[in-house]
Amino acid sequence: MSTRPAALDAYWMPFTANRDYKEKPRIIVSAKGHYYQTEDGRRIYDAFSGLWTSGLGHCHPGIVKAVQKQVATLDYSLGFQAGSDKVFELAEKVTALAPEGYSKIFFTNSGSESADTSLKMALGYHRARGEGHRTRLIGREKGYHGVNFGGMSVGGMTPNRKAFGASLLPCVDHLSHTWNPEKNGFSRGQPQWGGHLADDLERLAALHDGGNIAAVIVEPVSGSAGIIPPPVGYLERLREICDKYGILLIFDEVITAFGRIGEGFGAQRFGVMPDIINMAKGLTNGVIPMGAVMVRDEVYDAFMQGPKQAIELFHGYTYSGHPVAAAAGIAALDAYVDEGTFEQSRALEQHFEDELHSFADHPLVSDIRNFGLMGGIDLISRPGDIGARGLEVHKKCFWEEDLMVRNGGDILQFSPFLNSRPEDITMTFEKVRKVLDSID
Ligand code: PXG
Ligand code: PLP
Repeated sequence: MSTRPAALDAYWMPFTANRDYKEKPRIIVSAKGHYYQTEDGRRIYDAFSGLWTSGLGHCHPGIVKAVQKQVATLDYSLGFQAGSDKVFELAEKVTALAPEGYSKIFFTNSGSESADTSLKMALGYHRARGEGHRTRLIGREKGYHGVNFGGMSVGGMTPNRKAFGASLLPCVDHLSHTWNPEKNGFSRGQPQWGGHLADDLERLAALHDGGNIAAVIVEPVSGSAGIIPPPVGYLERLREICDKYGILLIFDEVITAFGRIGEGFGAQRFGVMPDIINMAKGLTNGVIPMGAVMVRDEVYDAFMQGPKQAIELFHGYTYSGHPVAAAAGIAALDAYVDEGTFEQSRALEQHFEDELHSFADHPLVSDIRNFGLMGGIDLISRPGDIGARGLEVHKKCFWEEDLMVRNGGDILQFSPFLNSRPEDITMTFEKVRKVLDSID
């Protein structure tokens, strides 16, 4: 049965060209493993593993079972002044996976909520320590921290900001981004050029007095902007400057956490320890919406003052620590450990990088970047028609090659399953090449 026109008409789709989509909708009705099934009965290989979410594959049996059991046991419990057994268990499991010193975790429902939560925590932390004048927040150009007002304000994606520019948070600055195709184009992994750009934080510290800055938030590897890995030495330098001025460093690991770059957390992969780590997506393998903010012990401890019966952080969502999401999270984390997912992911990196960079001499390609199992191919934009070529590739892959490829404008983004077979990655890029060779 196909979706009725009235149903198609009723739904205002997120981050989608609604009118274009509804002319010829791409509707998915089920999924299993590495494939989606469409309304017209085709199996589509998912080269984006959900939306960076589903590294273990779709409908993972362990997670499905855990969710089914939980929903029939405890569907919901309030999370304020009460909590389900499952959320405590998940908290212990996530923090056990983290590096030393991060023993406290707060739950949200998405990456956007995690961004806003982390910024509020940073402001609250300084206030609790008698430094309430530290109100300035620093993001980075091309950063993506979701779509809520806080995350959007520190974010640096122009199209996401421009319509709302007048209503963004005050007291926000942005570090410069690190992408420079003349200096670090076609880098494999971390670029050699650009580490010095972390010194931009010194510039902002000099401008505002470092003592007024509350936090710096960055993605260890920028995802939505088209996969921009940190130049060698960059994150280390940011950490040093934050330490020098007493600024909190927040890593937004909504994409990079849970094996996407070959470790539990990007912090571990880069050996740079932020004060706060945001996560979402892979936390439940995308099965139930859930996000989280994990902090170093000192951050939590700073809040634990005042009368014992007083709420320490005036923040929380109705669905914070939802028991069904928590059950999905527990099962996902068990699968990551039991199946050796992070090691599988790490082992695929070289093959993925080689396949991705085989497009370096393609006439439609202007840059390629990768880190871990994150990859981006920049297509040259059609004059006066930015994004058209990328969208055409997405659609042709879907209709002609039975392949789901994500495009962010003219950037093709790749997020293979963490447990892909090397031949799946080869097949993905063969199909993409066929499509690129067939368009102008
Ligand atoms: N932070 C980061 C680093 C993200 O990647 C968010 C926050 C927001 O999460 P929610 O769950 O509120 O969407 C994200 C989300 C893309 C793409 O095409 C990436 C995201 C969202 C939509 C598209 O790369 N990442
Ligand atoms: N708006 C209203 C009127 C509410 O009552 C609530 C929560 O109680 C919210 C928004 C926030 O919803 P949530 O906790 O799901 O983010």
